[in-house]
Amino acid sequence: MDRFSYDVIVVGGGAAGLRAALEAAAHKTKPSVAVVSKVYPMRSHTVSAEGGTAAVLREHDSFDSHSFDTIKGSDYLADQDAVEFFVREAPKEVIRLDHWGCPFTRDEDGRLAQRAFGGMSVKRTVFAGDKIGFHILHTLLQRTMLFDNITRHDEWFVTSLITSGTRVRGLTALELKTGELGVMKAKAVILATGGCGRVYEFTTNGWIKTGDGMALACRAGAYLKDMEFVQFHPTALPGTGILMTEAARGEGGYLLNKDNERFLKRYVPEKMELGPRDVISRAILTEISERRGLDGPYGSYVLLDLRHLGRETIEKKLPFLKELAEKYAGISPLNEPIPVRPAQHYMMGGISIDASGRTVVAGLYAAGEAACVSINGANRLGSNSLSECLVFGASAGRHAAEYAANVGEAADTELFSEALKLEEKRIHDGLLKRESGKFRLSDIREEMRRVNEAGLSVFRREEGMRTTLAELRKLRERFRNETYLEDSEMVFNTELISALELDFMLEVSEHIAVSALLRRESRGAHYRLDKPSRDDENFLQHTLTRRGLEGPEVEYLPVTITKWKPAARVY
Ligand code: FUM
Repeated sequence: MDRFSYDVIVVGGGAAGLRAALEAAAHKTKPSVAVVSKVYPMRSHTVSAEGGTAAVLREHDSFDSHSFDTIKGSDYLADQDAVEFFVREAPKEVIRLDHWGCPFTRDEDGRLAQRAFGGMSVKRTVFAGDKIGFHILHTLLQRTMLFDNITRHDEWFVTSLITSGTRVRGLTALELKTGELGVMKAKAVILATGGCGRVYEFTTNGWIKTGDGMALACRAGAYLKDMEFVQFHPTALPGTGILMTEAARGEGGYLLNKDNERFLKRYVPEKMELGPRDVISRAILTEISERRGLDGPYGSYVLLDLRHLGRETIEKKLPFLKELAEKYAGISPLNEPIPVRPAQHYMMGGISIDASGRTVVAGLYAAGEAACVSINGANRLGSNSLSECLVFGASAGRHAAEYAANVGEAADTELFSEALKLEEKRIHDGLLKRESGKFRLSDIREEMRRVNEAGLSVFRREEGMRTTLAELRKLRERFRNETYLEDSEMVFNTELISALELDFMLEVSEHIAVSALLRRESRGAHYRLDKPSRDDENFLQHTLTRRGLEGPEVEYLPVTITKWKPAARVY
């Protein structure tokens, strides 16, 4: 069955995916473009972005300043040519969204308002209250409806990419409504499936962030880059992991320990609450381990105090945070400080691409959190990620459309029927029929999350990482040989989708573990208690991992330095 054929298929309906689809659809050749997403696009994780999107817009700012802040924030691992491209393109993207109707917050003079964010040296973050993700996503989705050459396949789960030689030819996908598998042919495919936060126990990420695109790319022969760099956001609600936006600190909020002390003066005295996330997350956990945290039903925490900001600022600038704290912690930030602790938030690593979104597989592109250009290096600055989705989503869309305009369609129908047969065998005849076995899916999934949290969290050690890797390998075998599914129906079988996601997550976790083990230094978010210093001589390089027979194989790639020589990272 090959029911569909497109010039460009975008996998993922979040900010990067929709921006890519819009740019591809606007190409002069008017290519046919499909957006294939496992959820309705407004449920993509972009919707939960809160604080804002960074861009140089005014006289008080400059491209060099945004570049330098990003590069220093990255602990000098970002590719500086990519960063320079990014900071120049970001303002164009923000202005474009403004013209498309995105309801950004404005100053009294009518200009786009900008707020402070961690690691940024000036107010640079454009915002829409504290619901930037919802408004950007809504604007982009509405915009796609103007294009009759964009087709959406909502609630289709992509199970594999089809390649011949080193070229992508399309994909197989499962329609949730029917459980049927189908082939979608494509001249170019863009993966914009977001990160993989759900490999961790405690995360701000939605359930859908399971590293699908990263694993798909790997299985098609692409590289992952810098997977050891996992960002932990300093302020999530204990228990749920719900994000308490950094915008709260951007607006002047304080972090306090149990003695009511603004403890960051000991860690980032110049920046205090506007220090970078890697440093602040470590500071919070140090306070907790030195018994200056507080204890609650969901473990230890510190306090985010907004009371001094006053009702007007909180209600105008942080209404969503107020609502979330009230609903999920039973706390009014007007009257009480909010309990917070670090939670996994973002992957700096991802599918290795260049600035045009290209991978090493011809016709295969990636963008957004699923990808690694790299502009974020070892630690991303808050509010750079939505801008990254827009800038590199557009770039991937443009280049994929250009590529598709210059290649022919695959004539080899056997390639597609074989690919479909293989997936039917793996999924319908394999996974769906696994009615006996020792382990339920959730046993493996919860254990995977526990071991990742134990060995690959904010503070790492050789021994812990080794244990995690060994456990992950055991879990992979258990998943393959000893797991059963309870639901063997075809229609809306969410257990089957969870099994496919778990398969992806186990693969991606191994890339994180192997990359982390081999980086024998501390840099940005990769902090090793047994190797606490940065080692530019040996590790000023990107980690590349590729699928091998026994697990990920590792190579290294030099970092591109243009103007900013690596220096000590002091705030
Ligand atoms: O805290 C926040 O609003 C998160 C922003 C980001 O990760 O860019």
